[in-house]
Amino acid sequence: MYAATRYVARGVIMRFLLPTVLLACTGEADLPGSHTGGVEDSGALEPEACGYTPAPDLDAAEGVVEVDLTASAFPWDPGTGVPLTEGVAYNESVPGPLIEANVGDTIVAHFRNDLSEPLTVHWHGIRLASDMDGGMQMMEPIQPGETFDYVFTVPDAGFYWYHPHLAGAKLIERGLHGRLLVHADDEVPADCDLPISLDDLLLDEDTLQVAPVDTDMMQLMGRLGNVLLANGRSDRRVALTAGQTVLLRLVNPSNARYWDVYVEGQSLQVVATDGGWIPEPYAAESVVLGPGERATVQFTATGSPGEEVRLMNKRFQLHEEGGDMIEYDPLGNGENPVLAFVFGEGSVAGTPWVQPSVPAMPYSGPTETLGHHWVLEEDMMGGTVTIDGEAWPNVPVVDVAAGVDTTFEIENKSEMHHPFHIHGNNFQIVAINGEPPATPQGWKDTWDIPPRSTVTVVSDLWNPGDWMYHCHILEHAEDGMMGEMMVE
Ligand SMILES: [Cu+2]
Repeated sequence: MYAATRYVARGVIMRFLLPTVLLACTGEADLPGSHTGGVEDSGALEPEACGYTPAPDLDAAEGVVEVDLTASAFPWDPGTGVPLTEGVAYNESVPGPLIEANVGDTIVAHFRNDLSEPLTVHWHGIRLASDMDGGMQMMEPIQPGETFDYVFTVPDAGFYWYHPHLAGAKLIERGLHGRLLVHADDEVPADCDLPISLDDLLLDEDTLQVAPVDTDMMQLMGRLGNVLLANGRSDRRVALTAGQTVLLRLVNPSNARYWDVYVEGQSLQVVATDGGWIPEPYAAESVVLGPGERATVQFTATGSPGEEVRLMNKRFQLHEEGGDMIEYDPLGNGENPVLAFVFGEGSVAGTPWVQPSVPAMPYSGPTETLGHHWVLEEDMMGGTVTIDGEAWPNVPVVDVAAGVDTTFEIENKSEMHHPFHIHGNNFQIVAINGEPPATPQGWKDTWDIPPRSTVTVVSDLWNPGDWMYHCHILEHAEDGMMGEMMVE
């Protein structure tokens, strides 16, 4: 029976995945479970209602959100019809449960490690106490079969995510990541509020299983996938009605892929970044998200009954112009569909979008206090990545004073982009190569450092603690592009 099921499933894949893999080299790749075919021939999923289902709150009290969170092996299906035998997940769901809270709530997450290796949970972007942050220097890893209660307050409305901070390159790729959504007090719900994890997966073309990291180059450049996933599947379709106000809350849990996304025929407005709602929303043709980054975009759905409009990903060039790594991406130079919106009958007068109010961003440029000037380097020949000439754990610790407006410069001397993530505090980008950024800014915890560029950021260092910082290309973090900052 099992074999027969597999055989049938495999037939579906032969029809839909193989064109993907074969066409990938030409830049005209289509995804498994193609969005372009009709329902009968594509085998695509039925359109889902737009929205999300939060994790059940086990505590009825106001102001406390209590959840169970178990990491275990879980053979999930990325949309190929073939479950990943090495798949892992939180609560047998990819992405893991969406934890929903209001600003100021206390989160209680009863974590259980049912995997065979030690784990921590890092709450990416949350300004919490550093002994709850899941960084490796501040807590003992949770051993297989053991439990730990993460308890922390969420001080900022925004869209966050969580993931392991040990063996992240392997485990996040295989499905171990989830979202944490913190609402502002004055948020007016959109008609369609859709959190989307934009992930990629590198599958072996023959087995459709997670491909091993079998080359030094893949380790050095970061692992780019050949299948694009929206919320863990390559074939999602979401129902829309013309006129609806749509909010897409985007997070990038990919190991190394920078996404550059837009929705066909829709006018996007960026309304939030990593640390929540921004003071000045702005129109954008597409939105770039490096690994670890989030952005929320809003649009009023425009389309006719039966029409499909797709969330598309454009190729982002990870290396500087003229670099010889252009062909490294298995998806090539083309644009690829990620998810399809399917318009139903009729239209509605949508709920008008109201931007939640937030204070203006405080900084107009660098402050007097320079906390540190970091230098990121990558030695292609030697196969190493470093910060300030060293690899974790030998990168010198940065010591800065809490509560002081402090400027940091990150200089990237390498030929490729690096997404720089600092735990525990929020930052405002004030300059890129000495020039003010081109778009209005919001709070960030992860941001791009372009090749041969210097990015200047400022933080009030509101949150004292012992914090990790690192490149969020997970292979780079594990190869040592990571350090520690003491804020005291
Ligand atoms: Cu990097």
